[in-house]
Amino acid sequence: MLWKHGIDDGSTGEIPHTGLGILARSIQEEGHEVFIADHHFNPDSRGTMELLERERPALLCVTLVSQEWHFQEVQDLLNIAHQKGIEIWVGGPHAHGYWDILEKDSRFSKIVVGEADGSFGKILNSRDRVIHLPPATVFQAPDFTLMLDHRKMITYPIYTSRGCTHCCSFCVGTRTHGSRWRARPLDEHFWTEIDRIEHHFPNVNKIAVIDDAFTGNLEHAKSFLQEYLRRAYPYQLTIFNVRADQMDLEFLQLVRRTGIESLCIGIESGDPEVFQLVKKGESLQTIRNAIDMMREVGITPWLNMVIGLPGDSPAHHERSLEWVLSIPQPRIVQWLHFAPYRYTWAYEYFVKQGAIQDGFIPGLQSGRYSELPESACFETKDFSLEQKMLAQLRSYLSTLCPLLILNEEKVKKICAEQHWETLFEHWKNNAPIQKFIEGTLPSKVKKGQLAELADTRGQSLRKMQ
Ligand code: B12
Repeated sequence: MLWKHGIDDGSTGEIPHTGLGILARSIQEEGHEVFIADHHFNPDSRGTMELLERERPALLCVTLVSQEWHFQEVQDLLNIAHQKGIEIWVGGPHAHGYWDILEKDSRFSKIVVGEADGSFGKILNSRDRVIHLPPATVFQAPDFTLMLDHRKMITYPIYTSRGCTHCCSFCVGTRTHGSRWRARPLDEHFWTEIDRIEHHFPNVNKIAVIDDAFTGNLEHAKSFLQEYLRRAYPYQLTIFNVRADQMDLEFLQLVRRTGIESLCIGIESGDPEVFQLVKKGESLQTIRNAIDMMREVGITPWLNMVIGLPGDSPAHHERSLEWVLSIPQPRIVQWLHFAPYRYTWAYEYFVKQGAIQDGFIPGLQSGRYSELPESACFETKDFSLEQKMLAQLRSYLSTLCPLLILNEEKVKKICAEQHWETLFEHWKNNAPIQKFIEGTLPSKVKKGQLAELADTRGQSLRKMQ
């Protein structure tokens, strides 16, 4: 049994876990029976204890993002599986960062660090308890037909490459997938994976390109887009990670031709000092140029910003916000609190500063749109929890984010306390709230991302519709 608990956040119900799909294929190819219970993909199907009881698996393979470690349900399940004598292996991003701590946990019989494509047999036969796998030389396609409720899938994740040559100070991606960018061959096998979607997953209407650095080789990315267009697939594409310094006009025109309306780029901070400590290996000017290029072809830039990175403070954040506000509309801006992951430069920075202790595991910052503004998971001498929360609210209000409507009463209350009434009114009068309620909200409720809201605040929002 391959298991992911998942977290209730804005990505719930969205995408199944590629790593487990790959591991499942590798297990089946070795001649074993396997199934995946991915509760991030399908939160309706929780009830893992019953599943464990019913299926009585010989092996439980758990994948974890660090936040999941804190969930009582995760710990309960691990305890029960262990008590029942079920062998437990753990892998995924959390294992990469915390393997030496997990090694001391007697519940796990194997702690796997690295890519497991085609490696199930190797792991099974290894005498080591902690297994460090080298970056995979063969890329496997995930087999999602082995996942419970797979016919419910609406977004299919595809990858065209692994790894990233950059070493941003906050990112664990290079630890997970290596600092060498590796192309996945865009051969017959690759296109067959997409061709089969229609047959196995009839509800899919979107494909998400989940590469760490989709444009790590621009020609490879363009080849993918050209062939995707030539094959005239009916799925709306969405692309997760592109760098501003790895794009050109031809690439953006191809992106636009697929029907993509907005493209995410990581800026993290618009403050020059904080930006420098992110060590992105590009300049704010390069990012600005890329944004201009996107606008030229009619793509709305989606700017990913982070609050609380090394060197950040309320004053630095204010400069970051000013930088974002200098970019003309239309733009979409996401303001997330920084969560430090072990074995990154930024994590060490805050350990040295005494803000966190080595071994710190970031807890879940609500991640739910209906709870914005949210609390950060740690504070520093320069940026308290309260200041971070206020920085997030101020930023979302100033950049006219309609999501705040989901928590309007709280937002209004904080604005009154901070004497931000004018800012609140400006947001209320100018944010695209109606468009959000009519266009985006229903699909979020359907995916389970706003489950609570559907029961409570949803009623009053429905009245507004
Ligand atoms: C796509 C993606 C998403 C997607 C889809 C995620 C999903 N379905 O689970 C979305 C947008 C929904 C998402 C959400 C989040 N993500 Co995310 N995401 C990624 C991204 C870019 C790629 C993941 C991926 O599919 N990789 C490709 C597959 C092939 O690799 P893999 O999953 O690691 O699996 C391989 C190995 O790790 C191993 N393996 C994995 N599990 C196991 C288990 C066993 C037993 C074994 C033997 C092997 C094994 O074998 C697999 C095959 O080779 C990574 C960045 C990265 N480089 O990993 C971040 C990343 C995984 N995400 C991260 C985070 C923090 C989140 C969120 C918590 C964000 C938030 N809300 O704050 C949520 C959590 C949602 C959840 N999954 O529960 C962090 C995790 C850091 C950490 N230490 O935990 C990463 C590493 C990014 C980062 N910050 O650096 N994410």
